[in-house]
Amino acid sequence: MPESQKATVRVLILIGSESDRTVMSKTVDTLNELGVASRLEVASAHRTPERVRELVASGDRDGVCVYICAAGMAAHLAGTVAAHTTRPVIGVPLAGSTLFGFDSLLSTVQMPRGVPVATVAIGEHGAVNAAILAAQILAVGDPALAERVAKRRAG
Ligand code: RP5
Repeated sequence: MPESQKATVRVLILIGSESDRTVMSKTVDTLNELGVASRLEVASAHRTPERVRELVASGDRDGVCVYICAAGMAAHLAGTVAAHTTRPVIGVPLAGSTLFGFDSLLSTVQMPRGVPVATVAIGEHGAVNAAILAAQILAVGDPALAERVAKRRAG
């Protein structure tokens, strides 16, 4: 697709591993339903920290408004992204370990004061809610999107 026809990506979704893709496809689907342009990238806070930093730098430069970050186990992805941007960061803790996501919930939600991550529910419910929350943030300045979000939430 030519550069000029690409919709500006307003939500950048980062997942810690390819194994997180299935559940996070719910985020992509929900944003598509709401007409919000997004892109999903695999980048790990532990395995590819430099790639995370570069994706946030280019996201901020290219007009990303909200970051959604999903990871399991010692889930530091959302916190790492929040360290590199002042744009809103939503964290989705994922299950799959022997602790069923309780580990990733605490790793994502317990950010120190000054560097917030808005943390949603573990797994699929969180994946959908992250998309709706991102759309709600964007809808503050976009009445047509606000209407689509209201409709989605009603039914
Ligand atoms: C986290 O560890 C990922 O986000 C994933 O949820 C979990 C397991 O990763 P893989 O071993 O499947 O790559 O970093």
